[in-house]
Amino acid sequence: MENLRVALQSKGRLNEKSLDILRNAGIRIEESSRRLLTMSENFPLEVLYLRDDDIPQTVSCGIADIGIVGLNEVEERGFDVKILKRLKFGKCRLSLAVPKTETYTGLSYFEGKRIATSYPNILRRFFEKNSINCEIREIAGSVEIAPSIGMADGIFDIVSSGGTLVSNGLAEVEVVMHSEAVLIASPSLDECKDNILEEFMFRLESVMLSKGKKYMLVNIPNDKVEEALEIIPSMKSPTLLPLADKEWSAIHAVVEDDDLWKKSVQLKKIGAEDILVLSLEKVIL
Ligand code: PRT
Ligand code: ZN
Repeated sequence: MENLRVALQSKGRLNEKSLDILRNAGIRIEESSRRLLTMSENFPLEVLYLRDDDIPQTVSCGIADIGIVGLNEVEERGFDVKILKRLKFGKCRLSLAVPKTETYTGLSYFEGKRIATSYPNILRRFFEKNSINCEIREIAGSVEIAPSIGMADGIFDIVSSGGTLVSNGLAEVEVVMHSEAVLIASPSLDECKDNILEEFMFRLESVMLSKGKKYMLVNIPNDKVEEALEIIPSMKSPTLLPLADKEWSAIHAVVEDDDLWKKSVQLKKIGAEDILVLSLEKVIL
């Protein structure tokens, strides 16, 4: 039987969360003996550890069948891969920044300027679309210091908190793209690998559906059940169970993390008691 080969970043920002995805999908990978290629113990999948820059090409040419990498790398490299899913981690943006002492006047500011970046293709496409001529200086790292050493007038780089820009005296002036980790696949997989991928995606969906959600148990007087159900409608319909005390019922529901406190207060107001909130591991639809 064939294995589905997944390319993951060997070390760096995406490594741990990529492995978490496999782990949460019940796929065990032995990490202590981490080699370039490691086979799962309980699922027909093997992990190929690479630098993130190499993942799009490796997947595109079929050396790996699928991969997890930043959308920024996929867009920059331009290889033919299918984007199967946005994975909601590794979020960042690719932005243009200029020295904070400059007065920014809009995109035309960049006409004739020199911009340092490790993402020349994305930037070139952006400027072409906006009919701006500027000189793109490709550098591999430490892009943020280019203006202060006189190598460029501005930079185009990854930003997340913005701290790096601030500490280098730069101001973010245009967001060109938003990025996050994505699951990519080879353009053509054989039937066997396609079946393994389908099973993997099914597990992945279940894991991702549970993200940002909690399981809530609430005791409520019977005459308030209708009102309570309006506050916590849950996924299809919440579970309603009788309690030993015949005047009371229990509602079990799935709620969004963000709504948890607001809904708890609303429930308390109509007489709910003993609200339990549990973590939700998987949602299998
Ligand atoms: O060794 P390898 O080539 O595999 O790793 P790498 O050094 O190229 O990549 P790595 O691990 O730094 O990042 C991998 C991916 O994480 C990127 O391609 C993005 O998709 C994503 N990501 C998310 C980030 C950031 N957030 C991020 N903040 N990648 C880089 N940064 C850097 C950025 O370059 C800048 O220097 O962090 C700095 C800015 O951070 P703030 O918080 O100060 O704004
Ligand atoms: Zn890299």
